[in-house]
Amino acid sequence: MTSGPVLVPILGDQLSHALSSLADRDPADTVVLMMEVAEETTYVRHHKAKIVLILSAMRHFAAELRARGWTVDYVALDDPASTGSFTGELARAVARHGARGVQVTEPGEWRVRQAMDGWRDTLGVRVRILPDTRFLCPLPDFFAWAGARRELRMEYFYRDMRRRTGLLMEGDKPAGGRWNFDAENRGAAEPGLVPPLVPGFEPDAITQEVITLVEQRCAGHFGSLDRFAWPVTAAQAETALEAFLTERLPLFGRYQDAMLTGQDTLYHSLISPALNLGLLDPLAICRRAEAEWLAGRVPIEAAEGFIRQIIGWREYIRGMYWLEMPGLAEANHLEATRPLPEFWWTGETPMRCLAEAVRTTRDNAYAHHIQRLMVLGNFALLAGIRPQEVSDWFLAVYADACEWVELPNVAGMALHADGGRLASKPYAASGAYIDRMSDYCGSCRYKVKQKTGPDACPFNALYWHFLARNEARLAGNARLFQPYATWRKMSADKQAEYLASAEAFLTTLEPARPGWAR
Ligand code: FAD
Ligand code: DLZ
Ligand code: SF4
Repeated sequence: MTSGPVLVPILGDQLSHALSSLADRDPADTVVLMMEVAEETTYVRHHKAKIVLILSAMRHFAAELRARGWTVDYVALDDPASTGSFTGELARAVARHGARGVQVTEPGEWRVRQAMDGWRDTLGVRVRILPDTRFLCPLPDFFAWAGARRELRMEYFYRDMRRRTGLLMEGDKPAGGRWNFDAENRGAAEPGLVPPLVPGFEPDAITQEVITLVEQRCAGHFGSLDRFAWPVTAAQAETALEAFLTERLPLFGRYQDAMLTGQDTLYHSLISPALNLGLLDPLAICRRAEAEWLAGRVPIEAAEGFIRQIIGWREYIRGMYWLEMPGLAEANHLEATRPLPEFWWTGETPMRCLAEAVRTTRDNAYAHHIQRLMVLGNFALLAGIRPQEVSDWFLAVYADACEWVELPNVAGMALHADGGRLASKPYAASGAYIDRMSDYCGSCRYKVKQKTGPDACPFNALYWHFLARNEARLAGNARLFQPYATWRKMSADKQAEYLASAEAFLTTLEPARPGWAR
């Protein structure tokens, strides 16, 4: 048994000073280990901006830790001695420091958890894996909640989280008399709407250095670095949050589902990358949003809608990930087998809504929720694209993509690949929905009101094709009663026309070249 220090590995999405692995450690007897490793940058070929964000945020965080008195051993991506993996680098560091033990906060990904569990056998020192206390609902509590229910609906979980946190509560009653103000939200975007500018952060010397490194090592990865402006420190994330709370939160709810050409951010918060890396604290954010409502500066529907996303959806999704893994990664309830189309990477499609979604993804490593769910996700669902290819794409391209949040959203919410464990019905929609919520259709080569034929919006025929081919699996779903009733009332000729139109469109889809994602 050696008498060296305890090693505390801190991963790229664990950049919080309040991390559980640091809480009981004495800096005099601890070495923090941070590892930039090739395996993490390439197990899916992440968007260049996502890699820059994570590596730059890691380097800034290491500097903050040192300023607070911690000893940090930092392995850079281009270290010639690097083994390229967490496990290899940890083994080297244990030997280098003669460490007597390892203490680490549990990771956000099943794959890494498996590796960590293996450390206990391979490292030859004591390994303590601690819960990630940055989430508001401990996993055992989520499992207990889920175990007691037949249907795992977010809305009921959310009410428990409101009670647990006391957010927007008046005694034991919801503030404003209702738990959910969604009926007041979800307005379409009016043409000419000009949302406030989102603050951007000029790359400093550290970020510039990482940009050069990523341009060299990841030249073939998807995405542009031209507009890189994400916050890379907690202080910058705080500036970005403050701008959201004062300038965009008041209209957050109203325009939550809206989409406008060239308006990539609308009234969204853009906090997910900083939040998922640990630069922001979820409860503190929600208390700030609540305070804006209490001060009369934002309406209840905006504050409630925003808080629901964080203590409701975000926590529920994380619980569902750990509840459903490892099966969720392979789930394919609808037996979708079509390959991902090449245009998901190039953006080259005459479908205006999809071209816009891919463009903002490439330019910003960001698309807002409705673009992800009702444009990209809806298309993948209707076209029957294999969930694992869709998931790889989503994991690679978004700055906020960590598997614990990406996979349940893709496989569960968007693709119904989990058979409805997460969402009670598939989010399937025809072109009319996109037309109502956006200004895309007016400038699209396809005609949204046309139902079939080469000029018709492809979503229209794909919608019926999806319902028809999944009838055996979905017709019993009470929430799909109406669409199936409409389908059955159609003449056989009309049905055949829809199916032929969808088939003709599907044959035009060119599969993605290998190597984009993996
Ligand atoms: P806002 O619209 O301002 O919402 C505020 C916050 O609420 C977000 O930052 C996020 O933390 C939380 N939130 C909202 N919706 C969800 C949700 N469904 N699940 C979890 N948290 C939510 N979110 C990720 O953080 N990473 C992902 O990889 C990711 N992949 C997604 C894939 C698909 C197919 C879909 C439909 C959704 C995905 N989401 C993901 C959820 C959501 O789209 C993003 O959190 C959101 O777009 C981030 O932008 P924002 O910070 O401006 O969010
Ligand atoms: C996503 C990512 C990337 C691109 N690079 C690193 C890295 O070099 N070092 C690191 O510690 N983390 C990185 N990450 C984030 C990890 O993939 C993430 O911490 C694990 O998947 C666990 O959630
Ligand atoms: Fe998208 Fe159809 Fe509208 Fe074109 S017409 S933008 S494909 S919904």
